Amino acid sequence: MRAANDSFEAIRKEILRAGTVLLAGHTNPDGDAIGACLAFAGALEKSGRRAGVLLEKYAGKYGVIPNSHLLVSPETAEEADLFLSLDCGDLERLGAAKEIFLKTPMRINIDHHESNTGFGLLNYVDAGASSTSEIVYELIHEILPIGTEEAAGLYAGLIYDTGGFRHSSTAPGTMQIAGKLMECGIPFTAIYNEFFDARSFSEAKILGKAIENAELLFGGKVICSTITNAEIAACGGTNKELDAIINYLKGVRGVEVACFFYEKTGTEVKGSFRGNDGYDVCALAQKFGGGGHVKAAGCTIAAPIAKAREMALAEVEKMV
Ligand SMILES: [Mn+2]
Repeated sequence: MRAANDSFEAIRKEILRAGTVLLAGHTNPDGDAIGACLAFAGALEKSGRRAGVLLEKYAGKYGVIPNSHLLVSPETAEEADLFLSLDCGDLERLGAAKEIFLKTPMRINIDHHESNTGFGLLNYVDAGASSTSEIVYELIHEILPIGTEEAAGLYAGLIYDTGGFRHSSTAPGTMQIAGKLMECGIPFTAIYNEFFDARSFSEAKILGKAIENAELLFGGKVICSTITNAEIAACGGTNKELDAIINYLKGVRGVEVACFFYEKTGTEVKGSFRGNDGYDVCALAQKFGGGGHVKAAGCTIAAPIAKAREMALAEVEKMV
């Protein structure tokens, strides 16, 4: 059981006392981790403090989040008196920033993952918050300046973790904070488009190929598609551009379970599954050594793609 949260008051006191602050989010950072770190660091900089952000190299779409001039590397990071870990569930998820975190005299952990281990000297974890960016807004908006850049970063975190205000984590308070951030004149349309709509041409072509290959099975309850490395190459892309496919398939009306398979290597196939209420695709993935969530899971199957599809569909048939 994690210890109780420290108060905003205690955490704010440490923030205001610090002269140099380092911040970091989790490895393979997402929109919330990047948005929260760069916004918080920007507000610290605007208040006259020195701030540096440690984040792994991130995808191009996150370039829409301002304040990237504050990014530093573990080699160039200066010694700080305060380290803020944001959106990071445990120490290991800090990656290369972990050693620096442990060397810093004051260490604060701010997060919204239920599994957070409470690894800071001060901790604030709210699993009910939509995003770490939402917590950061609540924490700093009365004590640090939030300009357009910082508002854009926090807004990016909010929309990323709520899937554009869709997921059940979206609360009235989330929308109220989004409204406050919007008042700062942020480019909210550009942020949304970058996160949810924009894609490379090859990614669009691959999506088209995957839809063309899709079949309805078992009375329309199951949709299944596969794509081979040769097909991906013919679209001019790579197998890093397949994220949008499974949800697109799952969107077909009447479908209870969606399955998508692609060739990870010549001998390994990656399977992704999505299920409606009442269909445990995590249990399905576990039959092949994978896992995930009840409604979204995946696995790797060591077989040629046609065989892997056949093996997985035999298990799916038992479910429906
Ligand atoms: Mn998050």
